[in-house]
Amino acid sequence: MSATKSPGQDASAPERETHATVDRSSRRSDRPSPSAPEFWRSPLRGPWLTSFLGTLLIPAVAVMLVTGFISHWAYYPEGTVDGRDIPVLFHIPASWPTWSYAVNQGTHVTLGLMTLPFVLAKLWSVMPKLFQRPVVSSFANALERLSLLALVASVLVEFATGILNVDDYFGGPLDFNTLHYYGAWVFGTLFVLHACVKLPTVRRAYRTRGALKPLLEGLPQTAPEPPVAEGLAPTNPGAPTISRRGLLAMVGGASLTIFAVEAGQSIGGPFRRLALLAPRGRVFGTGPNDFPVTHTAATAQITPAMTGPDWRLTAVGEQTVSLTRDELLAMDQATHTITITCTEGWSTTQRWTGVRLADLARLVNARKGAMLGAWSIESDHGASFVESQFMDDRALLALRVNGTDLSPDHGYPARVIVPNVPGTHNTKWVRELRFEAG
Ligand SMILES: Nc1nc2c(c(=O)[nH]1)N[C@H]1C(S)=C(S)[C@@H](COP(=O)(O)O)O[C@H]1N2
Ligand SMILES: [Mo]
Repeated sequence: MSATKSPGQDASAPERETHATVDRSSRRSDRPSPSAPEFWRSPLRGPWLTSFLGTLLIPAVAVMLVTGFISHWAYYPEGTVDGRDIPVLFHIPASWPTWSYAVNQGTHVTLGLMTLPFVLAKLWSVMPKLFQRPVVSSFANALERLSLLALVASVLVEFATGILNVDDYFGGPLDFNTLHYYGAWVFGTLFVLHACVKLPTVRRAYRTRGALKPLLEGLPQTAPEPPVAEGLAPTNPGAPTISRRGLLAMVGGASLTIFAVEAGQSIGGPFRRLALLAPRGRVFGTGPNDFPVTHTAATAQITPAMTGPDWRLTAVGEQTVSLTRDELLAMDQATHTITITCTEGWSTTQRWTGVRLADLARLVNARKGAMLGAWSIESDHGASFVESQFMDDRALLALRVNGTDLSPDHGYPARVIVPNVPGTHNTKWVRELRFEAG
């Protein structure tokens, strides 16, 4: 590499440059490449740290899988997605306390975000493996490395899709539910497999080092683990700049910080103000309608003409009826405090008043075992409910909230409110309710 000579340099300068270049390049060739074990010098890396981080991830992943599947079943209680059958073991009954789905979803999203620093730390702890040469050493080794590649890829897909969904990114050709659901099967299966395969390594690490003993060591006592062939411990350790417990405290601190600036969106009330990181629920209404709006009437292209005196609710069962808003208001009204929980994590609890969906089902003579499809004026927006959901006493076609008419942003003239369903099913600006065979 030749240095550009700037004007005014004296004659000896190029020589000095040459020396400098030689020095630099010799230093460069001295430095091992990432595929050499000596490249990785952190004295903290080793079987104990990786085992400990992995152990912490087990309960977090277990809770995320369970809450994730419960959420998916709540989304598709009828057990079909685009004509395909999915196994639904359980869906949260509408009759359970109204915050049940909120607890499930708040846990899923909050714990997921809180787990990210631990996943990153775990990946950091095994980073040398990514550069290992030869890339594969045997058929068995090839299988193991491929499964690890899929494990890492799937965990990254789960976190990336989850976070993008919290940020309300999806809506294009990629479907969040499909990606996140099948990603969870791949990740969950490989995670369980990985935990089983690594169990002996983890046990050895805890037996030789003590499961918790390294946590008692401050910086002066922090020593590298003895290196073994193809192990994680460095062959050429540098001096520690942080203890293992310091590293874990840093990761845990990052996790708690995420909790502090995120959980408020799920817990609600005064805590919502603390939810600085929560991207949703930043648009509010006024007066009794002062609670979060994600999709406003304007973004949904709902015009006053669509929701004016010409608006009718069409309800279809064995009979079809068409009702004005005044006719709906003249029916028996029910008032219930019900939580809406967006799958993105945030929730809001309000007092809704309207016609029971069960009364509308009876009015149109809905068949036994029918499903309800609710359709919005907004094109393409709809949701379906199974009988136990729409026949629940608290399942409403809401016309009013907190003692006043729904605002345009909250779904005027009428919106569906059913307890313990994903928020997106609470269809706003309803035009049609179809009680049809499932
Ligand atoms: N027609 C229609 N209904 C809708 C939506 C929508 O975009 N259009 N958003 C849904 C979503 S994702 C949620 S979480 C709830 C509450 O959203 P909001 O805050 O926009 O009212 O309403 C649901 N009902
Ligand atoms: Mo939502």
